[in-house]
Amino acid sequence: IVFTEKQEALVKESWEILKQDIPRYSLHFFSQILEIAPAAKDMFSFLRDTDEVPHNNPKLKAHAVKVFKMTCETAIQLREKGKVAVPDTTLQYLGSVHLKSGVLDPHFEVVKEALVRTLKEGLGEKYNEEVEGAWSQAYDHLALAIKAEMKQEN
Ligand code: HEM
Ligand code: ISQ
Repeated sequence: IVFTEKQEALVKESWEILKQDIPRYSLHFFSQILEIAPAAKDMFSFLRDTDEVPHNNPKLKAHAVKVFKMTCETAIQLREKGKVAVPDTTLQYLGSVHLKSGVLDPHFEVVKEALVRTLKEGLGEKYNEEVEGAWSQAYDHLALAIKAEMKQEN
C-alpha cells in the first residue's frame, strides 16, 4: 500500500479543522449513521431509551472523536510503516465491543459514508476528492483490522 505524505497531511489538516467543534461534528457524524441506517440505533447503548439523538451525550462525543482520531492515526501509520499498527489489545477490545453490539460487515460502509459526509460538512470549500480518498483509504485499512478481529472472536 502506498500512502503519500500529501495524503497524510490532508488527513491531519482536516482533523485539525473538525476538532475545533467536537459537539457539532460528533453529532453530525452520528446523525448521518442513523440517516443511512436507521436500524443501527438499537445497537448503541446510549440511545436505547431515547427517540432522538441526544445532544451533548458524553459517550457519543467520546466515541465519535475516537473514530476520527484512530482513522487519523492510521493514516500516519500507513505513511510511516505502510501498514496499520494499532496495538493488538486495542484491536481485540474493539473487535469484541463491535461483535457484542451486533455490528456486521456492511455497517462499516455506512460509518465510512457518514464520516465522509461529516468531513464534507466541516471542511466546506476545503473538501475535495483527494481529501475523501485519503480518509477513505485510512478508514478502510482500520476497518479491515477490526473486522478481522471480530472474525477471530467468533
Ligand atoms: C463502540 C470505534 C465501526 C458501532 C465504539 C467505540 C469505539 C469505536 C472507539 C467505543 C468503545 C468503548 O470504549 O466502549 C470504531 C471504529 C470503527 C467503528 C474505529 C471503524 C473503523 C463501527 C461500525 C458500527 C459501530 C461499522 C456499526 C454501525 C458501534 C457500537 C458501539 C461502538 C454499537 C458500542 C457503543 C455503546 O453502546 O456504548 N466504536 N467503530 N462501530 N461502535 Fe464503533
Ligand atoms: C462508534 N463506532 C463507530 C462510529 C461511532 C460514531 C459515533 C459514536 C460512536 C461510534
